[in-house]
Amino acid sequence: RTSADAAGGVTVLGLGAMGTALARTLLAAGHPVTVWNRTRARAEALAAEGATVADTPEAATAANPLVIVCVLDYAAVRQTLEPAAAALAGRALVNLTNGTPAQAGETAAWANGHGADYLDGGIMAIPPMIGHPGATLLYSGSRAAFDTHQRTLERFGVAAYLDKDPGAAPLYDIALLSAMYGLFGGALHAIALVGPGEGRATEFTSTLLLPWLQAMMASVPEFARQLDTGDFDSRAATSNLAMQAAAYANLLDASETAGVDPLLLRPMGELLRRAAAEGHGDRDVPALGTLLRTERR
Ligand code: FVH
Repeated sequence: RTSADAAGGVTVLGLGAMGTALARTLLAAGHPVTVWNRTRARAEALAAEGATVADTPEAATAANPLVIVCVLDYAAVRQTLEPAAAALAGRALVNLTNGTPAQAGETAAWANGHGADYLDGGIMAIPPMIGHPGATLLYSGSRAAFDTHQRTLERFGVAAYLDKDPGAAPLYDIALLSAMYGLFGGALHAIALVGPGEGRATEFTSTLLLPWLQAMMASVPEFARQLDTGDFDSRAATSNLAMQAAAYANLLDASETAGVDPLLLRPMGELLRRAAAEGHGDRDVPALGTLLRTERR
């Protein structure tokens, strides 16, 4: 790792909630920051905090050796970067836009074709967390770009380099977001069942829901161990899947009766029924994981 970039100049393309948080964090750490945003007013707001506003993505890209892009999606990435392609040669391009591994691979090939070192990234944080404990950003792609700019990237939070395959960071990002949405969906369904209002949701959440989720979370490392080893020992099952499939029907029935749409719950019920039908009824929850992968790596 070099220290050459300790307070080096950085370009930030895209100043939505996240891009603004990234640029502010760099400014606060003393980096010269050049910004560009499709809607210029958002960039002007940062000028008051010391950023230099570029008129075009190309001018912004040409300004610094490290260029960070964080916009809505990869279509917006291309719309932003294509006019700047001529300025990319010799720069490190770090794309923190949410996307798929395939999109990351295509963008890496495109950026490399224009002479840039490409790093893809997944931000495991919301904007107020940037620059504070608890924020982790995943990176994959050019190891050289990561090593050169690691200290700058650490301004945002823990900087974890995963692999030279640019698709690795978006894959892990999407895996973590999948777990988050499962958790959020389950919590929202539970609160809807209790019937929010008059403080019921707040009381239910603090006294019962959070302790329950924390207790159940303790099972997840064992899921991972069994999936890693393939050791689904039925004799060790404490909550067999046939029993769970039978009980799960009550969740759907009671939700409908309570006027709560069970759309978030149905897929797990289908998986439990399938597991029982395919002979996994005497196994425990981790065996469900074997039914999810439609093709092996
Ligand atoms: N905010 C969050 O909680 C999450 C945390 C994890 C990472 N995500 C991803 O970060 C990307 C940016 O998200 P954001 O929160 O900054 O999003 P917005 O505040 O909605 O800002 C969107 C920016 O994208 C620009 N933009 C949209 N379309 C285009 C386009 N065709 N060409 C150029 N720029 C475009 C938009 O510009 P403007 O509307 O101000 O002109 C904003 O700068 C995202 O991938 C998250 O999934 C955030």
